[in-house]
Order: sequence, then C-alpha cells, then structure tokens
Amino acid sequence: MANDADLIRVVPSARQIALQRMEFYAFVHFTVNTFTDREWGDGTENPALFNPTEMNPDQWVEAIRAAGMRGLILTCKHHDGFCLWPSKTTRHTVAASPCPVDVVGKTAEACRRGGIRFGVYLSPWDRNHPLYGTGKAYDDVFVNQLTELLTGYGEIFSVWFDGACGEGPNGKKQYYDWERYYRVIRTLQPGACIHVCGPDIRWCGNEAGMTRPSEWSVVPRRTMDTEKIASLSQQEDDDSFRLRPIRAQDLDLGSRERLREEKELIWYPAEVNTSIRPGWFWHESENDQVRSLEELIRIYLNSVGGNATFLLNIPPDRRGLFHEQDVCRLREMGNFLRNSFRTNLMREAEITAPEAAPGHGIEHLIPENENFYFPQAGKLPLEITARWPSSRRIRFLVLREHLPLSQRIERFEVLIPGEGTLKLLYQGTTVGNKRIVSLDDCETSAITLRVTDARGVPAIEHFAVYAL
Ligand code: FUL
Repeated sequence: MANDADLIRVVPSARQIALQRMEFYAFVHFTVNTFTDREWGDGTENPALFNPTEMNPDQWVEAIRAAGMRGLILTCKHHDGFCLWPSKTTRHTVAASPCPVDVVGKTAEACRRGGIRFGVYLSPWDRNHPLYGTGKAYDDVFVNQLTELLTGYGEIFSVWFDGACGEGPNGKKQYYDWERYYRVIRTLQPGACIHVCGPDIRWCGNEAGMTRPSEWSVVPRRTMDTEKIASLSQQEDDDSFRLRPIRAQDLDLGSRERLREEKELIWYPAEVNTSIRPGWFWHESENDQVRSLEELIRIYLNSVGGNATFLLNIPPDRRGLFHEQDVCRLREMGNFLRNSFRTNLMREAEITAPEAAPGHGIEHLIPENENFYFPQAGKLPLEITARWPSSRRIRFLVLREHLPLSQRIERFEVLIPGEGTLKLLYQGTTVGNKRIVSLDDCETSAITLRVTDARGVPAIEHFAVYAL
C-alpha cells in the first residue's frame, strides 16, 4: 500500500530536472517525405529525391530561439530509413543525394552557435534496411547508428524513440532490444533523456496537444512499459497491449487513489508533442494551415503551465527552410511569452508568508540561502499573500515546486480581497515543475495563494505574479 511518504520518496534524476526546466523545445521533421509529400515513406525512395536547395539550419535555430524554445530534436532517421548523416551502416543516406551535406552535423553546429540544446530522433522501425527484422544483426546496425549519433555531434539532450514497429523490406518485423539501446545511450550520453519508448520522459498520450488537468510526475512503474509493450506486441500482430490497465491516454495516472495499490513507482514526467501544422512533415497544401497563435498559446499554458514539457514540431520545406508562415507564428509566440512573463509584481509587493520556521521537517533537504515557502511547523494550509499600495492588473500567476523533494501539492486556491472576506478566484490541483494560472484581467491590490492539501510538507520554490 503506497502512502504519502512512499509517493514523495520518488524524485527526479538530474537529467530529468534539466529537461523539465527546458519547458519548451522544437521537433524538426525532415527527410525524403518532404519531397514526396508523404508522412511515412516506404523505404523505396531514391536518395536523389532529397534535394533542399537553400538548406540553412541557422534559420531554423533563429526561429526556434525567437519563439522562446530551448532545444531542437531532429529526425535523423524516420521510418523510411533515410539517414540525414553519412552513416556507415547503410548507403541510404544524404551522401547518396544531390545534397551530400551532413544535415545532423550542420544542425548540431547551428544549435551550438545559437545556444540551444540538440537532440536526436532515431526511428527503430526501418523500412529500407535489408537487415531489419533479422534480430541481433539489425540491433547491431541500430546500435551503430546510435553510436554514430551519440559520439559525433557533441552533447545530446534527448534521444526520442517512438514505438512504431512495422514490416521491413523483407516483410519481417523486428523485436527491438530496448535494454541494449538504453545501455548504449547511458554510456555515451549520460545526460540525455530517453523519451517515449524509454525510461525518462513520458508521452502524454496524444499528438493533438491535449493535456490533463492534473498531471503527476510520480506514476506507476508499469507506465514506462506502455509504449514499449505496444511495439513488442505489434510484433506478434496481437493486441494484448490494449488490454493492459495502464495506457498513455489514461486521464488519471498519478492521484493518491490511483497509486495506492501500486508496488513500484517512478518519476516519469509528461511531454506534450504536436505539430505546428496538421502533418509532421512539410506539405505545400498545409501552408495555410499553420496553427493559430491562440491555439499555440492555449497548448503552451496547459502543457508548460500544467507540469509537462511542450515539444512543438516545425517542418522545413523543400528549400530546407522553415516556411515564412511558421517563422512568423514562432516570432508571435515568443513575443507573447516575453510580454506575458516580463513584469513580476512579487518584486514590488509586500509579502506575508509563514516564517520558514524549524519544524517543517525538511530543512535538511533544502539548499542553503534558497528562499522557499513552507507551511508553519509543517501544518497546512500554507498561505502566502502579496499586497501592493494600489491596485494592479494581473494576468498570470506562476508556481513551481522544489522538484528534488518530489511533487507534493494536491490542491491550492487563489484568492483576492472581496467584500469583507476573501473571494475565491481559482482552485487548482497539481503544480510540479510549473503551474500557470490564467487570471484574465484581474484588478486587485492583494492576492493570496493557499495550499490546502499536499503529500507531506510542500515546498514552493517559485511564486510569481505577472502584470497584464
Ligand atoms: C510517430 C511517427 O509515426 C510520426 O511520423 C512522427 O514522427 C511522430 C512524432 O511519432 O510515432
């Protein structure tokens, strides 16, 4: 039986904290599909098709930075098997194309120049490689590809594995040796998180940008196998994985009730991945279907502001550039974020909060000189009030828990002075890495945060209030 003490014993690794802190980063889907107008290539594509005429990863990085994103994950090889770097494992690479540049290398360099982190998507499903479906021989190929990517391009922050597992060119499916792949990654890039079919970052369960109202990072260990099992089960052509009690789409993965009977728990934070357009790859017909700024803002506030990270895909076009529409939307997004989170009114507020008095029981776990908020003597509610000499117009309230102490807050309220009493403005559940509360246009001279329920003693590391 898992109780609160068991739940908060589960804490993130350093690589997971670093990734969660990135909050918002880019996916870049680029391969022969860009030139064939398809979403999944079948592996028979002639490398001569890959012919970007003005390829410029610096342009991608500039647009990504302008949006406020902190990393880029490139599809180094998608299901069609075409490698964007001159891999020694196959002839089906950029080296055989009219654009024989190392796209992975150029992108990694551009990221470094632009000060953002670089990550790799490498599809285990390979519809071109003749050894796919032969067992260990293909695993050797795949491990060699991973090794090339993880040793030749500097520091890698993410290895993104999806679980798609279909037939290869010889009609066979492959049984992926995930544990072996993980060992290679841990050895070569110990700071990299392994996403989706991996132990570090969890797929949120859809590709539409949908989020959960209460996202927990402490979940049953079995959740980690959800995508992996799917890939292995497809191998057998059965659908037994569908009967498993845990699916990435489940609404509740981490409430106390959900975890009560679980024997093993893990820190496995969610990532929301979606594309700026309907497809993952560029299609001319979708140039006028770039998501609206309002939609992107909504997804950002619900994902980054709902204890998940946001991985947004922007596909280069046939020139090898982000299309003008997408670049414009990314700039608008960055402007919105910069304007929204610029003026933190806590800096000019008079703050009433409990003394960080001895007795909350976790003093020894808190870094020295950090200014955290704790409840007095460990007793809830924890109440923090900010006051200003005259009224302020507030748009967002932002909270963060101290993740090395796990995720603790279960329920909180935001209140402002009303007639005689405090007026309830908002009721929330989880906080975790970040909770952004939208207050529309709230005009007030004081605001109170009240944490009413938590797993053990909550520790708020960051509390900000942003002006309209
Ligand atoms: C999926 C793939 O099949 C899509 O093409 C895309 O790469 C997406 C991010 O992952 O599983």
